[in-house]
Amino acid sequence: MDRTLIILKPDCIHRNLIGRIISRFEDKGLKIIGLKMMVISHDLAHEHYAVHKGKPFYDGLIRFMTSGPVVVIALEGNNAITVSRDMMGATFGFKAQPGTIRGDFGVSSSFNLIHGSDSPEAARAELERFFSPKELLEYMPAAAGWVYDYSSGKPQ
Ligand code: 3AN
Repeated sequence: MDRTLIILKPDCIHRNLIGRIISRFEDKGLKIIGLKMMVISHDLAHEHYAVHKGKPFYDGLIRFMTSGPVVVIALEGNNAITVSRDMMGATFGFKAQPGTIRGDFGVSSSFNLIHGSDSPEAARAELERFFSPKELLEYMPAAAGWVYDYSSGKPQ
């Protein structure tokens, strides 16, 4: 099972899309193992977007991501990193395919609603950045046996 970090960005919160976007991950069968609302500090934003430092959109991105509350979510599931990236769609809403989160809810090239870790290494670092170990919860959802086939002993 993979774990990944999702951030519902300030535009998502201001546009009242939190519930609808979280529902998509729940509907897919990905398990929420951590969830909280927070305001990202400048230091945390700089750390999180360090790879983009120096790019033309960097300052605007930091301003946007620290401008208001976000919702951070830790998801767990079979191929959770790629599954949730596919559900998010292409970076810019105007390019993202209909049916994806960015494709269905946005048209902007700056306000793109959601972040998702893009590799296992990034997911590990980002989950550690946003959640303490105690905030990631181990539990078996009641429907788990119908989301996965456990007949071999392992979820398939
Ligand atoms: P993604 O979030 O799809 O993985 P990345 O990692 O290329 O996209 O970019 C990280 C974030 O930087 C994006 N979510 C987006 O908010 C912002 N970003 C990337 N490219 C641009 C750009 N050309 N103009 C404005 N913002 C951008």
